[in-house]
Amino acid sequence: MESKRAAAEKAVEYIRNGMIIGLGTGSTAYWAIQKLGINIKDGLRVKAVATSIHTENLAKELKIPLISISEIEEIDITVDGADEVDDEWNLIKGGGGAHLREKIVASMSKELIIVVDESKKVNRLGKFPLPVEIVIFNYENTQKKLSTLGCVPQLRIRDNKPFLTDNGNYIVDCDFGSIGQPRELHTAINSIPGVVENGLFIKMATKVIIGYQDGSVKEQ
Ligand code: ABF
Repeated sequence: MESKRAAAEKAVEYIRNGMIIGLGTGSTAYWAIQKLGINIKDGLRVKAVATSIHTENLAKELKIPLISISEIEEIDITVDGADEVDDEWNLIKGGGGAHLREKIVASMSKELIIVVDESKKVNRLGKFPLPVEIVIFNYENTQKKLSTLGCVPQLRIRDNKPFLTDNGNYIVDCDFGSIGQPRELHTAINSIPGVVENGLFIKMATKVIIGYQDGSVKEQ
């Protein structure tokens, strides 16, 4: 917990008055949102967009002023977590099921600061099964198409039912093993009709902050 918190709080130091902020999802982004809430109480003036309904509710509780994403064209800084970060800052996201909105928000952000604990840093992506959001219509065949790309797809189940994203879609967790060519894989997956978005974030991060157990951080 201390490692996640340390990384998240470091990222919040980059947030200045007047900025529009993207709020990530997950247990690391949680600490950034908490700290932002404290800074706003102390007088910081920002507006924020959320990457999930869960984060939106948390922001409301903390009285962080929210703005609709359709009212803006650009976000100054987004702070978000990840499931894996490789040496080139490519990411796997979506373990929390929010990667579609996270990618939309990231794509509008001048700065995408990724906050992780040391366990998320890998040389090559792929130990964490890649989350792929798919529409419910014909999902069985969409899964089969995904398997032709070399993975073992697993429909995500929660409470004995298929997990539903904030967008009303399913998630398939795809174990590709070690991913040698993430950019090519990203394109191939998103070319399958029925796929909405996959959890590979290729060269989107502009900064990675890694937190350690002793509370120290490393910025890259
Ligand atoms: C989001 O939360 C994700 O894209 C990723 O799946 C997850 C990371 O969660 P945590 O910070 O709880 O490990 O950022």
